[in-house]
Amino acid sequence: MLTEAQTLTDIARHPDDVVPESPARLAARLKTRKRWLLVQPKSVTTMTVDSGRVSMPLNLVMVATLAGSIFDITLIDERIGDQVPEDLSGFDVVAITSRTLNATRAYSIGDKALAQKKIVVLGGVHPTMLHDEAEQHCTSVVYGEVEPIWDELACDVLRGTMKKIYRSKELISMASMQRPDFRYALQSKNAKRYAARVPILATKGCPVGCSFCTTPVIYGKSYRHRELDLVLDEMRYHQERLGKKNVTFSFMDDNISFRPQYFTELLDEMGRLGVRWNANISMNFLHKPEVAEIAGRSGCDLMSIGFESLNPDILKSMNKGANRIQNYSTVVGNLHRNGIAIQAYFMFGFDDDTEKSFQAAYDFIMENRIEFPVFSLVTPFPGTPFFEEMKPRIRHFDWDKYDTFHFMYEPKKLSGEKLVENFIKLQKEIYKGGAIMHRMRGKPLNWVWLANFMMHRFTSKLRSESFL
Ligand code: B12
Ligand code: SF4
Repeated sequence: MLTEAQTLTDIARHPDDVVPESPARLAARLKTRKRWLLVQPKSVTTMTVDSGRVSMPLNLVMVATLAGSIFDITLIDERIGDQVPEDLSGFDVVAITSRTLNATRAYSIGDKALAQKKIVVLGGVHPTMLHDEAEQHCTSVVYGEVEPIWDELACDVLRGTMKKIYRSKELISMASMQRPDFRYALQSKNAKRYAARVPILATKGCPVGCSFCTTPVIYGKSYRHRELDLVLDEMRYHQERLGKKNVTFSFMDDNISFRPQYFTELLDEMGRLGVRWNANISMNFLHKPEVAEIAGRSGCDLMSIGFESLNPDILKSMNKGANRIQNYSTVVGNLHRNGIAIQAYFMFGFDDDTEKSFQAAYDFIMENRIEFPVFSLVTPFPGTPFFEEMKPRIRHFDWDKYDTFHFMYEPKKLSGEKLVENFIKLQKEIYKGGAIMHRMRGKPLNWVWLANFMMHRFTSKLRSESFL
């Protein structure tokens, strides 16, 4: 007797099928509507990014948008308090996204679903980087973006003929990206815990190639963009959906500014739409005052910039020589003159770091009145050149500790204890009431103030011992 899966396989590979059948046609012919549970796992980190108001998981929403046309979808986000049911009998497929920080949790959900004989699909940065490891906890790993392999994956799910890994030979144009349907995320009773800022994507990739970053590994040095009209249509759609003009968008792009012409056109158009926005941006373009001017006019209220270090040797060692320290203050001045706040990323723990690095960062931040400084310890994420280089010195391979607050190796000029002690002390100092007032006095009363109060609460509870 044939199993259901064999029968479906035979039907799907009908000899008359010259071109591969589309998932929609196959689903209609098989008269099947399988049920998917999509899961955004939580991590055990105490960091603010995984608590309080979190951003809607655009990656899973993208998967849901594709899958929703032929499958029934339930999206669960553990970060907002949704719970993965113990009994998964209501689902055929359990699909989980994972970064390194929540990989342990993602794997435990995968194991549970496998034990209940579900098809388990793992995707996201961590399973992509360590697919051999991820394969132990799922039926299939999706390497990189879902869009180029979607038809194959969907048909295999329908037929019950899963492969160990789905990996596209090449990157495809961003035109294949559908408008994300946020209803899948908003149906949760806990959806009020999502930040009000709407996640959006205009470009993908980054040509800089920092050695600690996974983006160059997954996407090479390619830089792709969506047609401007698609991005603007998406913005108009949200204005209509929310019934207001000044919707705030948060770009999930790695680095939004690499095509100057595209970038400035986008800014001009956003200015006309009357939206507000924030994005990750490279500082290279911002030392020219005119870019900051257009950005200010276009509704930008915050730019996230990787300053990383105030030591040029460190910048060079991580391949980020494009950051010119002599431009740092000019960039800050240009943005501030145009009413744009700065989320400034700084990293510590490089071999050349000393206790002086922390004082230098403190002085720079206070002198330049940076609104929203964010600090991390340099973390060799699996799959990056930096991970390979540091492997013999890495102290932990427990993914729960990859929250950029645990020290992963001892730098040459500082003991690990001193590194963490200074790292925590710096954050407490920067987010003391007086320091907040110094940095924020006279600035618009908006969510950046709120972020400072949250950081004050968060940093005052930090204890070095927790991160050793
Ligand atoms: C925007 C962003 C953020 C935002 C929003 C995060 C959020 N809630 O989504 C903010 C600023 C909050 C943030 C914070 C942090 N981030 Co971040 N972030 C990004 C960035 C630039 C884009 C992510 C994104 O949404 N892209 C758009 C979506 C549509 O694309 P995607 O995620 O690649 O998803 C596609 C595929 O991966 C696949 N896919 C993904 N999941 C699944 C699941 C299934 C089942 C399937 C089939 C497919 C699939 O299909 C999707 C559609 O094509 C990435 C870099 C990158 N390019 O990935 C870093 C990145 C994810 N962040 C990173 C880090 C380190 C952090 C922080 C720790 C930084 C810090 N010190 O504060 C925190 C931790 C946050 C957390 N709790 O995880 C690292 C993670 C490294 C790792 N190995 O885990 C990355 C990869 C950057 C890097 N330097 O390497 N981040
Ligand atoms: S500039 Fe940012 S996105 Fe680009 S490679 Fe460096 S860390 Fe990654």
